[in-house]
Amino acid sequence: MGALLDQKHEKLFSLLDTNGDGVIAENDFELMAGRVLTAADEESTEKGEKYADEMRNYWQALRDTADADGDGRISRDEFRQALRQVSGTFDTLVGPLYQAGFHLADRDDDGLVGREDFVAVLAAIGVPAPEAGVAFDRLTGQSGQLTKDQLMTAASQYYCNEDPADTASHLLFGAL
Ligand SMILES: [Ca+2]
Ligand SMILES: [Ca+2]
Repeated sequence: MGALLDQKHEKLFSLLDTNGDGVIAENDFELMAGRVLTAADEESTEKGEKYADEMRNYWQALRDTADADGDGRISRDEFRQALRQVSGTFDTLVGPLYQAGFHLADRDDDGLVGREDFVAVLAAIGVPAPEAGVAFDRLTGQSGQLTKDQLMTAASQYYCNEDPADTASHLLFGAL
């Protein structure tokens, strides 16, 4: 397990520990989902419900795979262990959440997400807005619009790619 992957997983842990108490639990997911839905102004819409559902699924999958001692809380160590397994099953475990997040940010449903909407959602999960802007620019290059494929590729690589040259995906959740 390389240092880069550890850094990325550490970043994910920090973001998912939404209330910052040092463990990931169901209340962190509820808190984060609420913030994202508020930021996207999709609190009581079909898209919003889909996202909230996928957040619950993500939490359940994480608890099932990572909560080794069964106390309903995921420690740093448990999280690190679990992510080593997730890399092989990204599409089924974590992919649907990113898809739902993309649709949430795609306000006009044209299959593209603009910079402002991307930054708003990333800021809601705890990424500093300037860093989210940099991530967007790296991912989209000249086009200024993010496609779902671009996001899914970057998200998948975030979990398992150890190639330091792939800076676009490494910065997905802000500076490491
Ligand atoms: Ca927590
Ligand atoms: Ca759009």
